[in-house]
Amino acid sequence: MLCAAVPNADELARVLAKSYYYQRASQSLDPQYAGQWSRPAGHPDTLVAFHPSSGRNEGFLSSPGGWYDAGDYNKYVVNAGISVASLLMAYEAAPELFADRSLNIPESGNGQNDLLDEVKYELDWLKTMQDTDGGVYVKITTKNFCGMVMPEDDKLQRWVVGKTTTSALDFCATMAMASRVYGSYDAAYAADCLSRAERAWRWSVENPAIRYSNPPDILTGEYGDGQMSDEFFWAAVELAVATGGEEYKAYVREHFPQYANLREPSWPFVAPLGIMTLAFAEDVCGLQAEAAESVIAFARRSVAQAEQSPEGMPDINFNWGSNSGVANTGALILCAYRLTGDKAFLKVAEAVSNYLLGDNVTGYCFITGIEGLGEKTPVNIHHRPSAADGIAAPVPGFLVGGPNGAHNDAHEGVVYPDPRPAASYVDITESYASNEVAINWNAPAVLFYALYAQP
Ligand SMILES: [Ca+2]
Ligand SMILES: [Ca+2]
Repeated sequence: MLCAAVPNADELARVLAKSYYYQRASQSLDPQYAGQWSRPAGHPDTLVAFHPSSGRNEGFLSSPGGWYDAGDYNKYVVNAGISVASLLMAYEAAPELFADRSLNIPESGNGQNDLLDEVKYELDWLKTMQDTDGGVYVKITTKNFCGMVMPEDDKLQRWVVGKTTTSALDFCATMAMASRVYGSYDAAYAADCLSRAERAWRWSVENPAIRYSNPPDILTGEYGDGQMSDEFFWAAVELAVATGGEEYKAYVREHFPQYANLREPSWPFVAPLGIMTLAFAEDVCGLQAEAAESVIAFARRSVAQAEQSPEGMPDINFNWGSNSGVANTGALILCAYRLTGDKAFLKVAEAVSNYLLGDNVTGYCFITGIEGLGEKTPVNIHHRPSAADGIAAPVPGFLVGGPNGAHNDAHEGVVYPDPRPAASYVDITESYASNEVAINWNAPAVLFYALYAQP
């Protein structure tokens, strides 16, 4: 295999972070930042129609900006939440990696950290999704997915859809976290984030079990989740750290035990994000040692799994987006390394990196645009701009979903030549189940390599 050692983890962290710039809605990508992937602005989103599921029946919402979620052009609050959280953790882990001018984005040269600039592009959009009563809409979406066209060529009507407990709580946690991180960047901005977070919390307490499912005329990503207790926990943690409020601290202390046995975070299960914050942020809840022990115990289990594996890898669930699970696992292992200095953790993290960079059954380096790693590189990712721009090379810096033994797209004609779960990856545009990209898959990879660059 070609990647025995981790090459330039700091560069990988930045390449992965730069992918968010390429996902910007409502803004043209200029050649000086985007190179051959420059393109006109798509989706102004200044006149988004209210769908009845939003609780409103007429009028329009101005909701410009933010990142396209994945290979499609819609914008989903739930998935934005975990993505922003992982990126802000990457910033906190290694801020200097993303210093001003490090990412070559329009805000490079403004004197502020470029990763915080990029994440602010998403936070500014998220703020538009909060209703006047504190509740938060679910998504900005077309009724069905558009064809494989460039952003500026998708002219379908966009809708504000849904208003639920998980969208409010993920928004709440994200805004509370941002209020902590952006205090030195822009104090007034941070204060606004906090006031929005507290309004979303109050709305959620009054509306604790509103679950989202797609109305019959909406066929795009659902991100439905009937278990809201983990979202309450994460939001309470972030509000506790941001405010020191007794209500939040009591909530966190009461519910911590049910999440102490850690597994990796995912969009429907965000409690681990709260545990990670408890382990590293100011210890306002008196749970820092216990949270750290949760992270360390997770890493020890991963080491035990790796010792049983010929590849030296922790267990992988080869489900949809398996590479994000690998990246999240690697990030938690490196968090444990920070807490202990135990070299066994570093060794497993190296195996995780090698796996993502090509030392796996498929031979693919799973990050687009990386030269010289792995035997093969993804070219035909399920990503509308990459499919429609007429440029052979895909937009760089994306972690593809990766091997998926469930073959969720087989019913639409995608063929997996090698059906073993670990080999179930096909580099064709049609394979949304193994070859799509997504903001919540890239984010843990940014965090993993930020931690790896500065363990
Ligand atoms: Ca900057
Ligand atoms: Ca949940």
